[in-house]
Amino acid sequence: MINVFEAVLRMSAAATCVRIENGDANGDGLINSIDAAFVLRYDAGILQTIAAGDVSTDGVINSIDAALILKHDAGMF
Ligand SMILES: [Ca+2]
Repeated sequence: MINVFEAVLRMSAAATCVRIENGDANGDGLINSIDAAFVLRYDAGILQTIAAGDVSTDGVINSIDAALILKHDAGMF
């Protein structure tokens, strides 16, 4: 059984070219609180893969990236 995130990744892999914005952790074309949740689940080891979550570009995907995504979603930057 696959989850929604794995299904999106499989659909993305089948496409010829998919552009994923940094912060769009689930690859659905939107950057919102759902992506922050994906980043936190990845950081906790619940998810094994993530589309694009290193928003701070420090080489790790963690709660700092989730916070930046939430600030973006809230229009703070
Ligand atoms: Ca998204």
